[in-house]
Amino acid sequence: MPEARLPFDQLVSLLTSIFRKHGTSDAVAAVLAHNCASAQRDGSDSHGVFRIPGYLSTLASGWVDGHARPEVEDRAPGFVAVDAGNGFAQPALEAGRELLLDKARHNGIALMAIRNSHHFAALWPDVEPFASEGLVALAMVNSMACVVPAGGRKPLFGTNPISFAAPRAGHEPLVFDLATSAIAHGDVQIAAKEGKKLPEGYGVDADGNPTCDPEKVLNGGALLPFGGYKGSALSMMVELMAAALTGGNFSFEFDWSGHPGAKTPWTGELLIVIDPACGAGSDFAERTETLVQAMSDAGQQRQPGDRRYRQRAEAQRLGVALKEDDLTYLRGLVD
Ligand code: NDP
Ligand code: PYC
Repeated sequence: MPEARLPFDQLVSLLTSIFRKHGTSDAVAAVLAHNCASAQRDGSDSHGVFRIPGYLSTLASGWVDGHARPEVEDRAPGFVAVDAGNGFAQPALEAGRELLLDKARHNGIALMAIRNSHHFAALWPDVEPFASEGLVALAMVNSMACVVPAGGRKPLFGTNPISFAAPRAGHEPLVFDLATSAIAHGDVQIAAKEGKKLPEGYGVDADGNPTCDPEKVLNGGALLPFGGYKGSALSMMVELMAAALTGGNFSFEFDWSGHPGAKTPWTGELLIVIDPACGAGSDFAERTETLVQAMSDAGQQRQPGDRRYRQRAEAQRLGVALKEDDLTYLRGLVD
């Protein structure tokens, strides 16, 4: 597929116009456009412009409120709650961000519990900016029932990603962002679109039998957690932290069948932000670097986040990479 290149700012501006035209407020459009363009820029392929049709069909279905105004609640010295108002999680995070930062700096730790929210994106953009400001951040979000718990037969958990970011001396923050399923649902959709098989041990068909066929996973089948009962336990934790603790829905609790076209999970998100200066000392970022060097000396040459930062640097030089067809599609949405 021929590749196009677009400067990051132009992609943000194009996506902002698309969101605005298809049912969001200016404020929501700006946040979602920046998030989606950042994922595309960094090569987070399952959560870049690939997600635009899903955003738009969801907005058209009335399942999500593109004009929602998040309500920030100061619950306790270390606890910020945000009711996203059936809107997207990222504008909710933006709305509570300053209060969360104040509390984390003041107390050494603070959390943000977002509920009544839709998260359809990569999770790393929610944590990386905190680490860029010298803080440690951990985020988790639950999604829609499409993962069978270990030993079970019925989809119950979401693909439930966890993302962590820590400042690293002399480098971009050290960040990982991973689904607790063997593969993200978005990557199963991409495999199906490209006619590719899944590796063994990733999914089951509608009868609960192992399958490598992404179509069978998507049509009545399900995914498995990564690492058997260990990934399953992490996914369980995400359900509790992102839904039970925040007041959001578990992945199995919402019913979107009355909104054909709805794709965005209606759940919750939890963020925990820590000021490492309150810990062993002010050299946390140097300690991160020491650990990274030790991992490298031990033979781990590629750290989580390295690929994204490489693609980001390339996009800064050449523009963000997009398939020609995708760019034509995007431009057609605002003509
Ligand atoms: P990957 O398996 O592609 O990557 C997981 C992490 O491991 C990344 O931080 C990645 O770094 C790192 N990594 C990958 N390969 C290596 C390696 N060989 N050595 C060291 N580190 C490595 O991600 P997933 O498929 O699990 O998730 C993809 C995206 O889907 C995530 O952004 C996630 O947030 C999103 N998602 C969103 C959901 C939602 O509900 N909103 C639900 C589920 C997933 P790098 O980034 O540099 O490649
Ligand atoms: O890729 O698993 C996924 C996903 C679920 C919700 C948004 N992305």
